[in-house]
Amino acid sequence: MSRLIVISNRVTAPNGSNSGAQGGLAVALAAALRENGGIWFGWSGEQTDQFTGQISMQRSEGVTTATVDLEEQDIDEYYNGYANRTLWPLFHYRIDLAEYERGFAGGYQRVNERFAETVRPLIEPDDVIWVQDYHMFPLGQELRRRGCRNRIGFFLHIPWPPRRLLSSLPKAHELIETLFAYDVIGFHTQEWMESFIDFARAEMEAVVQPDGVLRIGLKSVKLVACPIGIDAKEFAALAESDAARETYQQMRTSAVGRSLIVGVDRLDYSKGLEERFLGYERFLTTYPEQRKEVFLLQIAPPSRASVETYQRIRNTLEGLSGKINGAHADLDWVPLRYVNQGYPRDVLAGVYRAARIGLVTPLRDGMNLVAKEYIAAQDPKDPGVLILSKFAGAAAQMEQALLVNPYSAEEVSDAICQALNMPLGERIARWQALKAGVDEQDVMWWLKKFTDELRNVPMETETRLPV
Ligand code: GDG
Repeated sequence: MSRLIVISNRVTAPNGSNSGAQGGLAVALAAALRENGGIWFGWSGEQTDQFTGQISMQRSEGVTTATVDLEEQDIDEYYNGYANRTLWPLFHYRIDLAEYERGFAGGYQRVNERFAETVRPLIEPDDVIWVQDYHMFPLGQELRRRGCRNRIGFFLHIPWPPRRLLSSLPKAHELIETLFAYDVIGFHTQEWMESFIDFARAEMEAVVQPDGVLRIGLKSVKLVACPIGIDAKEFAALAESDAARETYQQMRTSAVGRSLIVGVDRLDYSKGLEERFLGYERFLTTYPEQRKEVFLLQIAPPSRASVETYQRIRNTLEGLSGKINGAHADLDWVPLRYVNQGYPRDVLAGVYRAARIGLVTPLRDGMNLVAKEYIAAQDPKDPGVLILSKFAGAAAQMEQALLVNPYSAEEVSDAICQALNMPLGERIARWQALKAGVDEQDVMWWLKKFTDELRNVPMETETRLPV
């Protein structure tokens, strides 16, 4: 089997079952790299005075990683700028938060060229290349420009926005056209894929062939809807680990007979935390007889703290959680525990298992792995209930969850009430159906589905001509 070259903004080297926030994805990519050989290339996360393109190669647990440092200006314009202040909000339907600065676009292009230049010498003719996510749209084109004829695939981990929103991005057309340098593009859902097709058809006169190939002029690209999963077995085992059991006991003791509702999210406006808090508050006021039977634990480790919109959401949530607790808490009860720190994965697994309700209500999310982790961690004899936003990619696969509109405080409030009062038989039936899906379409299934598509692309296509 040919080697795999994975290229992503950050490289998460595997170091056991508690590896960083990317968890299952890191584990799965590492497994594929171990099996087929290959390299995982990306930014080290470190800053340097001047970009030199010097690669730091490391080998750990059978996986080779290659990383480069970036200059301060690169980090500002490419990472904090175009990736996280322009594309992230726009692709999550938040044009009100998207910032369009030419400097950001220039920095993004420059860093993609730098990545291509740096990784190019590491690529051998038979390697299969897999580029990850919105930080790297133009990378495939830059590799083609440097004579790379290999199979190159791209996977988008976030939603694809509606055409009318995307049209607000200066030079959207040019950016999207760079995607036609890839052989295969993967999306989490049919909806995101169709949205991409809609843009390409309407704005770029692309034609869809019956085999799922999208063509503009001589260039073509195969599109696949390929939902990412988690390492379900590993996560279920984590939920049975000593650390998880200890956490479970701790949570149960501190709950003193009350039902725990849990939310776990990076502190990001796309995750709908403000709306979630308001929905929960609505529950407290709408169902006063039940309010002291519950408490909400929201774990929200800060992310992208140097971007202003993230500082703003943090301030908003601090104010709102204080307000909710101020208005509703009693001598023996605090309705909302809002925690701004991360925990090891086995501790998280114990928290999920102790929770009667998993509250996952993003306003827009490519997939959402927390929903799947929550299901994997449950006790089969007494499972909790998943409340899931219908705007998360995961909703397309998880129909047996209580699906809600996260913007509606009433819907969130009613779903909490329904979950709390759900009979055991119904809880088990819903959970079994959800668990079967999480087990079957796990992260290895995702990885194989995408890489099989990529490896099956014929070697001789016009797309590989330099552009
Ligand atoms: C992007 C897309 C898509 C969270 N807190 C802690 C912690 N986490 C872990 C969770 C989960 C992961 O972080 C978050 O995954 P999500 O899928 O919810 O979200 P994004 O980070 O936004 O990821 C998303 C994903 O890519 C994959 O394609 O699903 O839609 O936005 O695994 O458990 N992990 C640890 N401590 C924490 O406190 N260890």
